[in-house]
Amino acid sequence: MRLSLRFVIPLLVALVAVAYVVAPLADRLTLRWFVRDLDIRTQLVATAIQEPLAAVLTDTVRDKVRQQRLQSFLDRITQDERLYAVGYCDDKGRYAYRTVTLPRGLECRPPGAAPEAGGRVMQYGGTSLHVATAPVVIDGARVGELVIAHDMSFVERRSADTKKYLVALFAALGLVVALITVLIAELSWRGWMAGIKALIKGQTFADAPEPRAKELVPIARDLRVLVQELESERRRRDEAQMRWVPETLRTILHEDLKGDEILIVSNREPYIHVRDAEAVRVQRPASGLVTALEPVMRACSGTWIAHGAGSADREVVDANDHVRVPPEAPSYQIRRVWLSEEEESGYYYGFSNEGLWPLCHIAHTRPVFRAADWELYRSVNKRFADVVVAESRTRNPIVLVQDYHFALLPKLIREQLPEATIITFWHIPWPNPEAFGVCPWRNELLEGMLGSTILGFHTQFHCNNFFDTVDRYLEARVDRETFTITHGGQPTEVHRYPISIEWPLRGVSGQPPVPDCRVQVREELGLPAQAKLGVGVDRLDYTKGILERFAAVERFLEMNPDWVGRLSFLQVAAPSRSRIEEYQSLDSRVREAALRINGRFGGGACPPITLRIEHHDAARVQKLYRAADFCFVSSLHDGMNLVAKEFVACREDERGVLILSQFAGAARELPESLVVNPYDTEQCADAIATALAMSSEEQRARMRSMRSQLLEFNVYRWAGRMLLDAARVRHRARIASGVEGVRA
Ligand code: GDG
Repeated sequence: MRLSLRFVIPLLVALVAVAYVVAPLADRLTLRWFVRDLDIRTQLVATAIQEPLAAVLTDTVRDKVRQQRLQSFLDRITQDERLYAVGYCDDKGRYAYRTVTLPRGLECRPPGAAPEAGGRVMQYGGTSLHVATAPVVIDGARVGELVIAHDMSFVERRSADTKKYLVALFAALGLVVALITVLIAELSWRGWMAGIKALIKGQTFADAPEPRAKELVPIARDLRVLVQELESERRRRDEAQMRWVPETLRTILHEDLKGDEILIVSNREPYIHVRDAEAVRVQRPASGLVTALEPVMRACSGTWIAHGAGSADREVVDANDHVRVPPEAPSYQIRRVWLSEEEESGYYYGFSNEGLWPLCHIAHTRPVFRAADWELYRSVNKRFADVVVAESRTRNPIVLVQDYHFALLPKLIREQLPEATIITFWHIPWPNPEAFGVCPWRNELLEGMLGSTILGFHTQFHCNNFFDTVDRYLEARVDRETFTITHGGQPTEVHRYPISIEWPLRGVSGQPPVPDCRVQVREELGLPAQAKLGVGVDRLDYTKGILERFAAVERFLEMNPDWVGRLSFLQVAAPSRSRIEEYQSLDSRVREAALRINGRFGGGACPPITLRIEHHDAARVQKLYRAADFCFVSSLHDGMNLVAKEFVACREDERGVLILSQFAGAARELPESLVVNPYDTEQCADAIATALAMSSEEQRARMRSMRSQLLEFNVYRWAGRMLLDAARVRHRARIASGVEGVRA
């Protein structure tokens, strides 16, 4: 199609040019030339007949004879094939003689009229005539005027011939041009397309497949820089100017993603159905992830694929394992995936939580890798990939893959849905290459993750570790300038997306005022009204540094015995992964430590440690944050840590001090906290002392700064930035395929 167009267009252009430009121009020019020729010819004829005519006019014969002679003389002249008619006007301005062919209406000019500069063209009986006059002079006196008319039909004949030649010439020219165009275009098209597509995709010119258009070399760099600048400028501008609320996510979905299909995959489901004594209840797990992604789901009516783990989950699904949620106003669906005991044990407890979790957290707990767990991890990932494919209604959905339970999923989805946009978010840290290298299946995990279109971590440090790890173990091109890893021809962008909390935090506005929370919580815990309260809220996990925190409290009391009986540290520890031995052992070690410290400094109404190993509801957790004088987050290693952010969000009174581990991602965003090394017991004890002594002005200044950070960078921005990046990648892909489409 395009080939024939390239051929026909130059031809058409040539013909149109002949018809509308060249032919009329040629007509005008030839006419002008011929008129000028005929002017000269008229003068020649007039000069040539001057003498014989004078002889006839001055002959002293009778008038009648002279008339006859004049007639035969002029009739002879008109024998010439081009001379159409002749007339002779006497000195009174009347025809003394005219051949019969002289047009009727053509009158003699008045006797005294000035000589004409040239002839004129007139139509007579369907013939074009050139009519000109020439004076007849005898002995220097003007005695009359000759009117000479030439037949111009020969001009039309010649003009028609000229046009014929011109059309033939231009058609031949057009044909040659068309052939050359087709040839050159065919040769250069591939190079241009390869070059332009590479530039749009953000690759360098050298990355473009052969053949490459040499003409692109000088502009390639400029073009790429321009595209990148425009994009980042647009993103910066958009991102900074947006007010990040759930509505913003809806707008992005409709405007930037044009309502594209969205699927989320996570291990934990956003709603769990459980059966208690008399009825089925719905539980909403307290999770930042659900908070962030639920508005996306509500807006796009997508599908959330997750392990159905609730005791009543099977009772409420339809024949396709779907259940519509949220229960109060259903707007999207959960697709539940059922796992056997064995699968859950190998994939979730085994490989994910005994292998990958300690592998990625530098908390000095050895990862356990069992081949049987790995097999189940692989097969469960495959099951989820098949479900993603079965659930997707389009061939290019956006799939948001959550966390370390699904490292293999991106590649498995990519194999079946090559056009999908897969965004994988890794919620936990990424270790350095040496640490990661101990995993026997490290390459399979990396290759699986590199099936993603975009891969996200909380911090740039984790992104850099990932780049280093891929660089060390895979044959891949790692481009730290464009944050892109290309493996097996598939590019994956790796970016930092620090997760956050919703702002304002749901439920806080319904809480009692802070002074009331202080009083009520102290009463409930049986503490003296004036007691200072520190708080820690965690899943009971060895990465959270609960034992290190207790050690700091112990050391603080050792150093500051006057605080004994006046300070209590409340630790809320939600039971977690309690099937795993390491977690069971942590449970007993934490209990023992609390007992020991309380034995050493306790006895009164204000024990140093108040330990609650049980799940608290979200409102209760918020009330504890509000009642506390300080919150202690001492993670040994943590992707982000949302507890730190929640504590800040609960303190609209701008009081309270946050002590925060430098090994939690949150420390990058909240430097106004008291940042500590949890392994440094002395430093942590000092931080407790600093917190207890901090003036209310300083507390306010620090808290205000942290709150403004969270107001600006909330969880909607976390999700929104990923969606905007997905939109950008899809937009680029569409342009690239559009360039392809133009060619097809
Ligand atoms: C992973 C990464 C990253 C805790 N106990 C109770 C309770 N919680 C809530 C907290 C908070 C959440 O659980 C814990 O979030 P964290 O961020 O602290 O930690 P992980 O669970 O390890 O999460 C972490 C996170 O993913 C998000 O990407 O920040 O680094 O390890 O919301 O409030 N909530 C209730 N009762 C409890 O007893 N209701």
